[in-house]
Amino acid sequence: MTKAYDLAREAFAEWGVNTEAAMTALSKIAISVHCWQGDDVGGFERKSGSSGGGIQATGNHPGRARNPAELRADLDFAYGLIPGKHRLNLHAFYMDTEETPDRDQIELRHFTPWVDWAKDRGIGLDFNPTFFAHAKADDNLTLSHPDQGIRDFWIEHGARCREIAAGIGTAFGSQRVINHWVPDGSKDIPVDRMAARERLWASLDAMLAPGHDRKHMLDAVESKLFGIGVEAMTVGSHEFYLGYAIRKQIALCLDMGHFHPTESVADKLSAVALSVQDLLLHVSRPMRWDSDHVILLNDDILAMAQELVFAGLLPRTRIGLDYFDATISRTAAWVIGVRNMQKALLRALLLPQARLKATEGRLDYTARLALTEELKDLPFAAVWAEHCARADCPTGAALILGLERYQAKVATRG
Ligand code: RNT
Ligand code: ZN
Repeated sequence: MTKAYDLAREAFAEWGVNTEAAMTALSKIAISVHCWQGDDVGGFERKSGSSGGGIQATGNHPGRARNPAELRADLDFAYGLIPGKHRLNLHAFYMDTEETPDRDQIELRHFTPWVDWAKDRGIGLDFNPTFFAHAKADDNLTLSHPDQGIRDFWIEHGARCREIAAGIGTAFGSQRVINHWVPDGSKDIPVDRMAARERLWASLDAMLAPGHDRKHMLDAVESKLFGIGVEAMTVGSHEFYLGYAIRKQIALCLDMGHFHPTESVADKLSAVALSVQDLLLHVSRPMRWDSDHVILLNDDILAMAQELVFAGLLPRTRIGLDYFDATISRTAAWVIGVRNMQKALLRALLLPQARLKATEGRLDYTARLALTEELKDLPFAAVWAEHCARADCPTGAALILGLERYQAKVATRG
């Protein structure tokens, strides 16, 4: 135990905050690390399609994982620098197989190396169907396509992904989240929004019809405001999926990049949580648009973490990350982003919650303001450093050196 931590523990204790309890609480929060930061959302399908869907990684930094083995090696490295046990969020087009199944033909066996790896490492897996980067998604229409044949293709893809996710859940004896996001929308102003939304609704109903044990799989649906190429309307808007999640009693995914830039996604948590039991977060950083920058320890993330802790939502919220930056080391992007999410959670866990809430309860806004501002001076960093040290994870210069060394190693990849 360092001197700095000892002093920090005392400083927090003066506010009635137990730093040991905060660290224990933090160590129980698993974050679902998104596989797609490692290769710029390219996927490993041998029979591959086109890009699109308003998802675009920009940059050409050396070191992109070119195959599943490289991606797993990069993930192993990244997890080693993140305190705690975490999850992996896998997309369907990251299949690891010599075969060339189309999206409507994939099966659990196409993911065997991922399952084996995750089991070996004790990493929980989450899953996502891939409704983009495919010739049948080139119009930015999948489950809401006017053509029944195309809709059926994507319904089959989604249904198979649910089977795969449930299969993985059974193999692990625990729950996976399967998140459904489709790019469907319209570049220019549509004249029949209702028909598109009715088709999406019906396709989702068909796709979600096969029953799977909730113990092994939890469906989530993810809305979006707009994307590149679908500026005028997104079929699966926030209102659409909020209603859908409530009706089907499934999880609602809130992606921090999928709202108007002035909207606070943290504010939405308590509002939707009153009607939706399970929440999934895609923690991200939009800049002017849904640009998916690496998350910083900024006000948005701090507010999000504080809401999760203060509203008691941690037990029913799955935290996943969703960003991709190809201009920097991809492993550094993972490590820095996940650690920032953890730092934000730790800060929230280190706040004198009852005392803060009491000021608001008696309408003493002066005391509330004085408190929130004074608390910012507490030695959070010393507690984080102690938390990392106990998990054998470096901080500061040692962390940076480790990240640089690994990047230098992978930079030689062609
Ligand atoms: C796209 C959504 C979606 C994807 C991933 C790859 O705007 O945010 O979650 O980023 O599924
Ligand atoms: Zn997302």
